[in-house]
Amino acid sequence: MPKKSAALKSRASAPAKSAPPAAKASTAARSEVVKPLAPGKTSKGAPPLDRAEARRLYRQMLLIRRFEERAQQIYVEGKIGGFLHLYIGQEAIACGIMSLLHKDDYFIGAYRDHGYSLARGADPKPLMAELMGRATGISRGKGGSMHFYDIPNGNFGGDGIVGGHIVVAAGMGYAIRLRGSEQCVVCFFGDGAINEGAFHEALNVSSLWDLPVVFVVENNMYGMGTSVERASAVTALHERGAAYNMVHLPCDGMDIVKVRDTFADAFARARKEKKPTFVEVITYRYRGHSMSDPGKYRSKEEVEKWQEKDPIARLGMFLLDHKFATGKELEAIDKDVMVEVDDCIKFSEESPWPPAEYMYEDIYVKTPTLNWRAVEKDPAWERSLPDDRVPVIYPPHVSQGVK
Ligand SMILES: Cc1ncc(C[n+]2csc(CCOP(=O)(O)OP(=O)(O)O)c2C)c(N)n1
Ligand SMILES: [Mg+2]
Repeated sequence: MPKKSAALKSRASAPAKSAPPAAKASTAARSEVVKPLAPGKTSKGAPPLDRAEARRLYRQMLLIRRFEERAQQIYVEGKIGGFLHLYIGQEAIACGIMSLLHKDDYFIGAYRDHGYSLARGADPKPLMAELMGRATGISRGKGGSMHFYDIPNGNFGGDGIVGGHIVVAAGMGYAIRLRGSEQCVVCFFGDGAINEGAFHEALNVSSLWDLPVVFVVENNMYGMGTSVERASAVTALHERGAAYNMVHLPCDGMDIVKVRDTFADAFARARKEKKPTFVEVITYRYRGHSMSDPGKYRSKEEVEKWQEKDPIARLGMFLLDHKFATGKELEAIDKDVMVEVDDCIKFSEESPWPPAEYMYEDIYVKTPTLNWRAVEKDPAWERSLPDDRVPVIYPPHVSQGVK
């Protein structure tokens, strides 16, 4: 068949073990297999939320909200430098998705990344310390708001280049394929990213090679101050998945139960069938794009309309309706969270600033190969990088156990 051309030939020349899966018989046959699922029809969804899990998720969503509200306050007081992008309003997405991930799964996101780490169960103290640029921060105070990383817990960080990390997610999925494990990758990005070339490259190769990646576009209606209608010829963003023969569907991002149902199916597809999924989660950010954005491109009424669908209040109603909690208990959870966030700020303020030496670390991967190549070219490298072969020992708080 003429279709089995260059790409296939080059794959055939790769070592058998590391070769991507065999190509599909034909595009037509594949389309039948990957027709979008009608949400709620063919899907099995997530196990129903029991009392303990619903309460845990309620607390976690509140933790993201209160953590960021306090971050906003101390930013204004000048205690946080650089950028600060708040996730407030979008909490159900991170919490719903992370509640379904396995310990060895991976995730990667953009700069609005506090919620992902908190939802993954990271200790909030090193996260606040990172915002405040302290040596005890999760990236040793060198990343700030946009760059929370925790590789041992599958967190491949926040990325400031719009769309840039989507291709990295495809690479992570490819690594899993080569390993043959049942892991999967979640890749979060905003509506502003889907007109970047990287999005298209990543979706194409993920579909073609059956990579276990779940792509999540958090459609919060704006990329900075530009509405989706003004930026995108296709406004039902999930439909972009059709161009790559990928299962694609929308999801209500203000309802954690719906988020869990949608993503349980997507993860099952990634783990068992090794197929990617593209989900458009409809949501809204309550705050401006970043702290410097007063949000004049939208009306107060529009913001209020979305706040009526608040995901935390909605889960609170779920808890009350199911008699999983009383109103008083919900209030107590909130108070407890606020105390925890205050402790984070105290911990950060008492933490040291990163020493000047940190500036020269974490720039190049420290491997003997890299060192010896450099030394071969210029022996002066050996003198200038005497510790190059010594592994960096991170302080114990940097890698936080998933709770
Ligand atoms: C390649 C690139 N282009 C432009 C920018 C500037 N920029 C930063 S955020 C942003 C908007 C992204 O919006 P969206 O993807 O919808 O994410 P959201 O902020 O809504 O979460 C832009 C254009 C950038 N960081 N990288
Ligand atoms: Mg957006």
